[in-house]
Amino acid sequence: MSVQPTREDKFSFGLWTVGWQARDPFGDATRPPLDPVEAVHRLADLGAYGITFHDDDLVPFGAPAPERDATIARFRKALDETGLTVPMITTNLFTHPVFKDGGFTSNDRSVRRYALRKVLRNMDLAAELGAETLVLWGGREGAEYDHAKDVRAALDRYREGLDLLAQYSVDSRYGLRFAIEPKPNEPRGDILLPTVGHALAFVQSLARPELFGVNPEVGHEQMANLNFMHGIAQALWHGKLFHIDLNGQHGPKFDQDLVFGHGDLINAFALVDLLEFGGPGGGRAYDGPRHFDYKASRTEDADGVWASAAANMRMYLLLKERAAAFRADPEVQAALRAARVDELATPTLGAGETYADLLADRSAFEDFDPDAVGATGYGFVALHQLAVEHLLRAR
Ligand code: GLT
Ligand code: MN
Ligand code: MN
Repeated sequence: MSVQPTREDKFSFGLWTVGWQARDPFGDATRPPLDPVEAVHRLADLGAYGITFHDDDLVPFGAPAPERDATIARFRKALDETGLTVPMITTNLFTHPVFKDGGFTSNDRSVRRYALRKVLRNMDLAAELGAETLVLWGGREGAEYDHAKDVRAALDRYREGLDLLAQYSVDSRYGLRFAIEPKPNEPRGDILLPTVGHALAFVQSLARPELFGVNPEVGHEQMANLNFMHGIAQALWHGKLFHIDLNGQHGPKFDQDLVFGHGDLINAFALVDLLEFGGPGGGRAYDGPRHFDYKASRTEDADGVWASAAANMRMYLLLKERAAAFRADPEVQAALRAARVDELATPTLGAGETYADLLADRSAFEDFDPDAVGATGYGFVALHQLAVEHLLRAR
């Protein structure tokens, strides 16, 4: 298996990732601005297939219409030259001071109306560039003070806004799918829809739930001390994994946006195994973009930016190669059987069995020996040791 990225791997990057100038709350930028056209060419050369962006990453906020048109035309030319696609675009509802209390859920109604207009305009651009997915990261939708935000009213307004976007997409025949990106906190003290689970529940309250899914980010779930692979598995189970943000994070602290695999490597290994080999017949469980939402660290210069971009793809492919070896190892197969991982796929009741049948089954209760079964081990540690040994290339 090659660790040289190809278009078939479906790797994509946000313009804001490689283009981050590394300005943080404590320090100035350490890198000059990056021309989006250069980003297209560099990413294509590295083997990516897609580039994504916020409206304001490409065209600066408030730029006059002729400048906007010229910038988009120039960008489009670079896409045509390289064959790079735009699978997803997203809207910046967080940088400008007008959004300091959120976009869809600002207490100020005029801000909410403005935010909706900004997203609708961006949806026109998404359709123009052939994007399939619109990501909704509500980093400013939240609060620091419990009495400052009526959470139930905020969720009403969130729903009202998203229902409007869906209606616009349907009426305009844009065919967009919307992916909500959860995050527990930062920049707000508490963000609405803080985890994958909150977002999945919220989606069911929308007028067109079928058009909405999630865009989980590794670091965001891990900031909440959650198991990212588990979150992805549940999103897949609901048919709601519309997009994914891959990066690295060291547990609950500020959002680090490290290179994929540079945080919790073992969980990243399980994640790639799930995405690549967890589908029917051992194929892909998710076929969409493998999108890297990392930030080239503030310590890096321009060479470091491109080296770290390449590192994301290399990490993914190395983990994929390790997962394939893990799956193919007969000892792993035996350990999986010993741990009875496959037995969980067998329904608890027999075909057509009712509770009356279960109640009549003496082997299920009266003759069942819980002490004997309770004393039997599962062998999970031996299985995990094999996984780690494959990860370390010790096997
Ligand atoms: C922002 C955030 C990311 C989101 C982006 C999409 S913006 O950089 O930290 O996690 O994916 O709006
Ligand atoms: Mn992040
Ligand atoms: Mn993200």
